[in-house]
Amino acid sequence: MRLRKVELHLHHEGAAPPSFIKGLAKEKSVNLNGVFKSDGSYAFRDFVHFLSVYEAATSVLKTPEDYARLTKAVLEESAANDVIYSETFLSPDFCGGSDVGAWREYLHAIKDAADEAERDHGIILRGIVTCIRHFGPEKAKASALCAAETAGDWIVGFGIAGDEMEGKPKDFAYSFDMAREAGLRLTAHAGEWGGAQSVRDAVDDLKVERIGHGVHAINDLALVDKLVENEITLEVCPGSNVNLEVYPSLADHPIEKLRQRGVKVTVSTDDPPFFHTTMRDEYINLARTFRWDEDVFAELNDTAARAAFCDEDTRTRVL
Ligand code: ES4
Ligand code: ZN
Repeated sequence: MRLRKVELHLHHEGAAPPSFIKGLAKEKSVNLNGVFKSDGSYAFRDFVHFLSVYEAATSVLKTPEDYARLTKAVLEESAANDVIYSETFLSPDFCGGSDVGAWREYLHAIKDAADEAERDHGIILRGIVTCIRHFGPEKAKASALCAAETAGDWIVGFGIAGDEMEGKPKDFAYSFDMAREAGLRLTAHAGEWGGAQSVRDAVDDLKVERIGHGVHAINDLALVDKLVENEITLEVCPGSNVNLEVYPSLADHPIEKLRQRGVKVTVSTDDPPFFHTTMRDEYINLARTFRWDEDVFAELNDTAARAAFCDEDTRTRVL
């Protein structure tokens, strides 16, 4: 499907093609035993194992220059999938270890590469600074500080990723408050592994306006109504959910039910090469499974553009 697409939920490192990571590992003589299957794709058994393989694979990304090369590769692939605007999750924990000076250098390198991709392919990138739930609330505060220091035209949001079954949203409220006060917009991964209560807690305790995944909200219809009422947008990643066996198949996935009930749903890839997906694949599979036509996809992209954390001038270019 050659429709123009807006993607709101993409992990910057998680979009790295295996060939890119292998190339860097070779250059740096890093041993990545156990990271790849014999067919060359990423190897993981379940979500917690995925997180550890993700960390091992991305440990070869050591310098701002590595992130500049990654950014170029990622945005070329997104543009080839007709993505015109993308928000990616970036974590100080992976980029300089929460040192604000180092973090700024990574961001400069990424921004330069993104500007080049915008000139060459017309794709717009904005960044969401992300803390990692299983690294705990103290590291999250350091990430929020990095986020607050670099909030602006292109660092537009703050979020939380990582293992949803560790800790509670409330533990991270201080960091989210700091980010909000710095003018950043807020999103949180919730309701992917946790149930509806996990989504409720993220909305109530972190006061986010978007939820990453959020699909288990479907198990609590009062919560679904609340999402509709408060116009909270879900960053749904159907291919990721099926690959990680959150649902046995796309036909069992609640995205259509959520949409029918009036929830603002959008579609993203999460960590596309890990989950063997692309934005084009997502659209093709949704069209086949739920008989979605161009009008549904146009509405989906309109929802995504309106929920994007960019400024209004940028939004006008995307709508
Ligand atoms: C994630 Cl920390 C992290 N990285 C990539 N994808 C993720 N999904 C949830 N947490
Ligand atoms: Zn994610």
